[in-house]
Amino acid sequence: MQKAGIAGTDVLLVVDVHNDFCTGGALGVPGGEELVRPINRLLHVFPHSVLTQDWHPAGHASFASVHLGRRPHETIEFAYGPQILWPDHCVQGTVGAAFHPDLDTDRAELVLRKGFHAGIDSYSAFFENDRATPTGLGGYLCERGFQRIFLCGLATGFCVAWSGLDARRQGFEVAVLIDACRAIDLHGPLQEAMKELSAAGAEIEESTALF
Ligand code: VGL
Ligand code: ZN
Repeated sequence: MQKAGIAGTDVLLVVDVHNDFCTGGALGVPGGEELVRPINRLLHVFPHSVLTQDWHPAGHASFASVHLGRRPHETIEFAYGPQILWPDHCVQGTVGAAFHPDLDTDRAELVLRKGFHAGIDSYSAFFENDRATPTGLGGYLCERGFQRIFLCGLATGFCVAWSGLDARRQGFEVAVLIDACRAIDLHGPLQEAMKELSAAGAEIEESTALF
């Protein structure tokens, strides 16, 4: 059922609701699985939705395990700039890379995979971390005539925030549904990202305002 206030040119972008980002997952985000219920409500209310999937090949360059002597959450210099290293996560075809089993994906119109280039990480759903390689999502959303993107999912300070910033750069209106997001326990990057989002003109809203 479509509600007043949500237009046909609005799209819900659900970021990375994977098993690996939920409790017990390889890169568990505190409370990640608590999002499934509110996001399912959003998926039911929005006429259009797109899901993203973090989709790394085994041995991906963002994994600390492939850098001798390095640990997760250390930052190292890549050709494209600083890169945080992560535990192995969301490896293509594994259970960890699958969506949470209770996420109601049926009505989503596109599943966009990112992070599949072995040497480049991809937080944003629009551009990889080299800030130059597009995922194609901008063209897709533009061609579909969408104007406003409502963001939710995991993790707030990384894939959600970077997607929101790129969406603003591409000229979309952006609303981050903050109660339908959860953050990795790295407060510096989270606070920085929230400041940047607001400065870029993204709205930070409660999803409950939509019901
Ligand atoms: C993410 C770190 C590494 C995310 C993905 O979805 O926010 N964070 N890969
Ligand atoms: Zn990743």
